Amino acid sequence: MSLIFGAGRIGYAVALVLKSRGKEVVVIDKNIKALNRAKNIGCHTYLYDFTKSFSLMEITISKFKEIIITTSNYKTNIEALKILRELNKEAFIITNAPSSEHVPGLMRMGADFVVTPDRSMAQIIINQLELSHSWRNKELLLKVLENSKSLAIVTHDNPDPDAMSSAYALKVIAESLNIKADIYHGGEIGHEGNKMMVELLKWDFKKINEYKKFILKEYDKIALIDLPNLSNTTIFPSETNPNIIIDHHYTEEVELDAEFVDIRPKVGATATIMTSYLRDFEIKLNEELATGLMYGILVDTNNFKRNFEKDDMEAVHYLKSKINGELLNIIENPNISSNTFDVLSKAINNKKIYDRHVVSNVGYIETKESLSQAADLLLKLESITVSLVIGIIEEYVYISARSRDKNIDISKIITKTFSKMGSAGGHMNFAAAKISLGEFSYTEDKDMLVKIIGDTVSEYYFKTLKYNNKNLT
Ligand SMILES: [Mn+2]
Repeated sequence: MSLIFGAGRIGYAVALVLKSRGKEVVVIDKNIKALNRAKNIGCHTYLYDFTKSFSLMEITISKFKEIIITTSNYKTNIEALKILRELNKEAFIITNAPSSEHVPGLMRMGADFVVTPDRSMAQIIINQLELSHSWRNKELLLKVLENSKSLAIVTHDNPDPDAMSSAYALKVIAESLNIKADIYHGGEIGHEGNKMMVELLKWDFKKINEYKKFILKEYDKIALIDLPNLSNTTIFPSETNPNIIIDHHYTEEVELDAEFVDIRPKVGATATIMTSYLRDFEIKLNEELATGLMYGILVDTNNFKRNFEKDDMEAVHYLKSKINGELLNIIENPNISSNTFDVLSKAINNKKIYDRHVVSNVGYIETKESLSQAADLLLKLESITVSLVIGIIEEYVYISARSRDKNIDISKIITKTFSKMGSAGGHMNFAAAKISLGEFSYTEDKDMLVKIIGDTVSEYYFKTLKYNNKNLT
């Protein structure tokens, strides 16, 4: 419940807003006409001249949590404030004052906040400036896009959730202006979660190879999104200038001379910047895009544990009611794909244990990543310190190895064994190799091939290991 002193212009305006927000409002004034106006909008009113007789017995001043003194008369306000503070130590008291020089006096008397015309005016101007800054950006972006028919959006080679959702937001903005927009990346969308995100959100990303990057030149405009450094992309042609750059990384490449540059290094995610554009373009967000942007912000700010700004919070607040919570939950906790699941179960079924080593041949598979996940899983077996998983994709044999044995530098063993047959490398604890099957890939008896490959790889591996061990002892 709020108590307002003075039913004049300011008092009435405040009462009107509070009433519209469903609050109970009590208004005191000596002017019956002004008081009736307040009464008509549903306020409780009391006819008192609170400067002369302070017979406020009828009202329990101490029960109010907010008290607002609205007259512009400094003396009146001082008198009211004095008595109010005595009767109510807890309430938040806001008082009006003719100018800033009165502020210290009123604060000393117990006011919590003093409103003055000069300060209010300054605040309105600042607010408006901030608003217009964002509107100005929108207008400038619109100007660049407006007369084009097509837009290519380029992200880094291995786009993360922030880059993906931001690129998609720009695509949606462009499409709202009847511009054909496509998103390109050079590398892979790695990480099970990122892939699932694209799949679940039904987003279309186009992967192009370096030698096909001329495709980009067929577009009227090119935008670089969440791309701090051109070396993060292999597909952006160095001889072209981008038309649009939107990013939150600090960059020294601003001299790239784009028509439109919006780089906000303090902001936690590009998705935050893109959310503000979607808002300013008044685009109705679908669930998928809102969820993607929210995830982008959460990842880049590490769930608001890393650098973030007020803007990031505002974006999240804006997106909150528009997201699909269930979808966000799935993206945040990706399940294992049925493909990977098959490989893992094969790895467990086919495993052969030799002392502290486990070797598993999973045969023909679809993706490389499942191999390393299988190797990780097998390493968890009790008393096992090295795992080796072998699989075939098309005409190549892939080997993924893990070690937690301090005496076995798995990278050395794998490189020594397989580098002459193909490519191999890694670190102390993990390694991988790739060997071409050559003519053998045409073998009709695939089961036989799988068996021979598995046995051979395993044999070679243990040979190197024994040789190494002999040399050690
Ligand atoms: Mn980012």
